[in-house]
Amino acid sequence: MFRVPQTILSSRWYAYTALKRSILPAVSQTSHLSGGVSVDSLQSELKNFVKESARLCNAKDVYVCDGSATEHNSLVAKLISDGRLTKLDKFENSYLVRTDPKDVARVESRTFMCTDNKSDSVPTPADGVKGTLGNWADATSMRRELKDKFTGCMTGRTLYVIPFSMGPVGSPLSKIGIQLTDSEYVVCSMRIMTRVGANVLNTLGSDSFVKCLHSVGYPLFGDRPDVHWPCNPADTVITQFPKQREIISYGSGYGGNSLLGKKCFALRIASCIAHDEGWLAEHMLILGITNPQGVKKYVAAAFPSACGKTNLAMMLPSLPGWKVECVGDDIAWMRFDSNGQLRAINPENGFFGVAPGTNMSSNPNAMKTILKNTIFTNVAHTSDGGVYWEGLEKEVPLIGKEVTSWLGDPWTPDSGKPAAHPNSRFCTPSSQCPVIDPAWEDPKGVPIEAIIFGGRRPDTIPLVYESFNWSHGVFVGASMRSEATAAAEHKGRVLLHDPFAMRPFFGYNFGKYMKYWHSIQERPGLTLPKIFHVNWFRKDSEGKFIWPGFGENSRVLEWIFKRVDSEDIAQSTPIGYIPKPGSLTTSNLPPIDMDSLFHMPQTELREEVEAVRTYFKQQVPNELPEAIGQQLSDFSERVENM
Ligand code: GTP
Ligand code: SPV
Ligand code: MN
Repeated sequence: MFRVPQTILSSRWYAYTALKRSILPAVSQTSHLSGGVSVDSLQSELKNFVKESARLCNAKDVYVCDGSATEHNSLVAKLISDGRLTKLDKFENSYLVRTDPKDVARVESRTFMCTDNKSDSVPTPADGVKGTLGNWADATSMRRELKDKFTGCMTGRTLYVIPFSMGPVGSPLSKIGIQLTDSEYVVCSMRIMTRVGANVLNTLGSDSFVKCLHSVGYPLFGDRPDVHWPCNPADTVITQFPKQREIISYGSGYGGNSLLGKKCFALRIASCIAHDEGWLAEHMLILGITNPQGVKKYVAAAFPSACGKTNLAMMLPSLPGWKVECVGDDIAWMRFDSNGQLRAINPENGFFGVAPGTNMSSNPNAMKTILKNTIFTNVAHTSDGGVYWEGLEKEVPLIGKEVTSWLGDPWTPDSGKPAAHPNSRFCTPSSQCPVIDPAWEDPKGVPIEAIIFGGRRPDTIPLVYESFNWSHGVFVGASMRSEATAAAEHKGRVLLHDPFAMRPFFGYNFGKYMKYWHSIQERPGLTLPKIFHVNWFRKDSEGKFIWPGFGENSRVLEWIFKRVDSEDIAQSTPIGYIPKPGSLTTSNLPPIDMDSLFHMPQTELREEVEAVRTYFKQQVPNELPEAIGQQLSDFSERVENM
């Protein structure tokens, strides 16, 4: 029997043939949606970007999003009729999506900074050591590879053009991006996470923009049937070209891999722009905290993925009279103003928050935010049109309901498997948060008085400490470590070094990044924020968290607040200043062994010093700034003399 060679069946072969035969798609408005902006009205650089991409990808048609509710509704209707979205009757205008089980998190191993010189993007590790501070690819070869991947990759699909603003539209601190994608799910999610709309195009004028090209990598050539969640895990790459301010992502429809305004733009590309322009783009939440006397301060906090930013950003303080308001839960763009005050904006418009663990006692404000206009991904759902995940056991009674797991299977508490994927998420508008800060869209940004680093540390690292000064604070950020979480593909409970919570998000060489952070103190006339470190995750001998966390973290914020006002409530230890006995409010707490939260035996601190020393030696042998090396020696000396 004659067999068709496998290559002939492949999408790329089909696409190449189509290209060779010049069967090129017309760049026309798609017919399945009403509304939109005409391609011909776009400014020339954008029109070229759209036309060239549509041709390369062999898109069936092109649709330029106007960001309207009508447009959103027709996309949702299409996703529902295609069986990709389930309407959740218990919520208003909210939906559930289940992805392919192979496409559930960021893929760090397939994420690349693409430049001509490797050392622009990543430090050179010691001989024989694999670098862990980002992946580099040669820009020219990666372009070639991407051209191959993208040729024909949107065959049979619509190419959507999403004009979006990171930051309030028109603010001098905001930046515009244009994302092209073949995923309706991405269009709907981007409309929540960023400011999308025709007004962005007006603001753009003839200026340049960050070019973002995304495809799920599943072309519908010939009579190939579509699948529930098209993706291409074997071929996935997420690439950033900082010099060209360009992002190209292929093969994944999930989270930070596909919502390109988030990590790719607002951290990886923006950190490069920030370095060039003298500001900072960081993986930090921003919150405002008001004391019982009505005095308000803003702080920014960097914790690695799935380590508590969303929870802290909108926490309900357990301490009477205190108030926390949320500016942002994931990313901060910060710059010093002409008075030397650090000011921050949240470039995002929504929260893409971890669902498991979220409930009315841990995060009531998130629970209230997600009641409408929310897209849930990979959570479980109940037969009465609600959602379910680990952590909702006490709040969502399951009697009389059937539960369907994130995999689409019937689920019961005895199933022995999680109902929701550990990295399942809600995508919801920030404006709906009951404690959204009145200044959250202030184009000037909010004044930052403290920076907090933190991570998941089962031992050694105390509940809170303050750095001795700016240089020491930069060392504290650089030497951060945290247990791996489900936010990326890492498996198991391993302690990873995650400097500044930016390891997967650095846009440029970490050596240069440390130097840049360190040099900030040399600028004249600045009021430098104080730098702290927190750890909510210390465990007892039975493996249980010692600290109750969540709203009780307000006790730590209170101490930080007072330290910003230079109250005499700190004592020196080898690691930094910790609260003087009695200075951390513990009234009304369940019995807790507070001493164990601050217990720092010399042996454990020695191990910490050695771990950081080895890390620097292996990962940044040549590019460690001298001042940071000095900080490490000083730390080591303090530990030896304790
Ligand atoms: P990304 O969105 O991935 O950047 O994560 P994030 O840093 O915003 O983390 P998030 O606030 O979503 O928290 C992740 C997980 O940590 C959730 O399951 C939370 O329930 C849990 N968590 C957050 N804060 C605390 C805390 O104070 N104590 C404990 N034990 N767990 C916490
Ligand atoms: C993170 O992983 O830090 C996130 C989720 O905030 S994602 O958008 O997938 O990057
Ligand atoms: Mn994050």
